[in-house]
Amino acid sequence: MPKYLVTGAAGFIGRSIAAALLARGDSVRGVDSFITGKHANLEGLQAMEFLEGDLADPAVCARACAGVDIVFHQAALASVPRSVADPVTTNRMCVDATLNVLVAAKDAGVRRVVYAGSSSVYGDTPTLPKREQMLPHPITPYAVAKLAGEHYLAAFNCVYGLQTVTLRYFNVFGPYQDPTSHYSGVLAIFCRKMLAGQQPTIYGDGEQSRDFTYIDNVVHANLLAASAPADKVAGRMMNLATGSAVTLNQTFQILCGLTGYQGAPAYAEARSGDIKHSLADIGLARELLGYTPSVDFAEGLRRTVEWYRLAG
Ligand code: UD2
Repeated sequence: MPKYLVTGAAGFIGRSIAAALLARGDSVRGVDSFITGKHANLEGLQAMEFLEGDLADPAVCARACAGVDIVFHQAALASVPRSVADPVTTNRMCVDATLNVLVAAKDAGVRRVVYAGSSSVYGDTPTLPKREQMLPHPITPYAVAKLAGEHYLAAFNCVYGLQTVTLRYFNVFGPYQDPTSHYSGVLAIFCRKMLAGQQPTIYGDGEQSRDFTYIDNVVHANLLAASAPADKVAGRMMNLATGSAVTLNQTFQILCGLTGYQGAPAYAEARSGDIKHSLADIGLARELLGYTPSVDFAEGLRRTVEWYRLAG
């Protein structure tokens, strides 16, 4: 029986966690609906038991959780603008799916669920860096849905004793992130376009900033969250980031150097629901997990560009 379940295993973050578990010899089950996950992301993960299905269906969740000890719940419809365009689907794929996973995990006797939270729950409040004790202030359907998931985790810890840990991801990037959708993460889009000599578009004035977090740091923190003592982490939520921010304009300049792109970006109207500045305090993850980011932004971006260059 697999010890670990990764939901969203054909997605960027899920496949990266699954690969790390397999590399250390663990048995893993993955589940994905392929609504946004990609078959190509499963390459190299043949040792993983794979289940195709939608977590909005409780029967899929029950099959996925059977016999599992720890769940990494990464499946979601990850995009702010997509949630603005279609809040009902975001709710189904983030809130309904998370609740179904938690019910199935409880019923199957799963010990711990580690959940992919989002920095978007802090909203557009001016105080930086973002600390966990700040009141959440979601301003988009996506942020509301990710926050609802967090609250469900904490409640399941309280009333059913399921060990739950939320990691609030801050703009994760790296190899395998899908660059092809209008709803993709900005760095994936920019890498692909600029390597192909195409002009990227910056929404707004480009002075918005993000605490971009390289995927290896996220994988590492998930493994720590799975093994940390329950008395430290069960029912808890913490930021997962690098603790430094760059603007999109700065990022564009760095990418010009890495990709060889010459020319200016296009500028377009700011996106609805966009947050101006996002920067994390990572002290709590440091304290509870012993987490420190091992790959900084510059090195992560260099590795990411190389990966997209080779991936074509
Ligand atoms: C939010 C969350 C992030 C994660 C993500 C999931 C915040 C601060 N961050 O990311 O943690 O949950 O949602 O999707 O809420 N942009 C351009 N050109 C493009 C694409 C994007 O300028 O072609 C801009 C966009 O307007 C934004 C920035 O780049 O200002 C980052 O956008 P994103 O979609 O990569 O991620 P974001 O910050 O909405």
